[in-house]
Amino acid sequence: MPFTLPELGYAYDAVEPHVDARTMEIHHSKHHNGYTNKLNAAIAGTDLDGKSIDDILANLDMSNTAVRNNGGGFYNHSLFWTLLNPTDKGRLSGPLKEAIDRDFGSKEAFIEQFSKAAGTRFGSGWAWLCVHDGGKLEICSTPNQDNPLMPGVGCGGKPIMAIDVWEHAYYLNYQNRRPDYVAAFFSALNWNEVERRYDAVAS
Ligand code: MN3
Repeated sequence: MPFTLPELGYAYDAVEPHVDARTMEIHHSKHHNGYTNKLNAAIAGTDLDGKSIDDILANLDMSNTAVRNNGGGFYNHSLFWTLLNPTDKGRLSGPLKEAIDRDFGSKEAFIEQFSKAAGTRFGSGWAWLCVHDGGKLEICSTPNQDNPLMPGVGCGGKPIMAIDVWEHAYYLNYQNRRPDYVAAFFSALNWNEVERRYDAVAS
């Protein structure tokens, strides 16, 4: 079965004013759709066909740039949309709050460190919050569409939160003001989704 572009589960204008509707529409229907189609083309007829995206990325031959770029793009955006879901956003609480307080000192310190990772990623890429075995949290960032599941990217564990800092994610509304976009991401962030993902992998 080929991969399919996931539905957002909310309207393109539902994340306004933090992320504008036109950016959401282009980002999902053009960029993410393109990664999805190119991933399918890259794996068609190969032994990757039929494997899960997690399996493909975790065992990736990093010299396979078509699968690296488009498989990463498929996975990364599929995670990203769930984090912007404006329904039942919650607030930081529960075991994730305890882990953030333990590993970063406070919610505010976590946001500062994550924002710094997003702001200092040169060029295009992503910043991540990952969970290591035993529940320890780590912030890291990757270039392009690389992803913590891939081997040897210097960023490991299971990703539970991510921000896309490619210019296509913010340029229409924020132009070169990436820090303003990162702040808006935190205003839009669905903490309940991050908590759900943390609970699913930290045990
Ligand atoms: Mn993107």
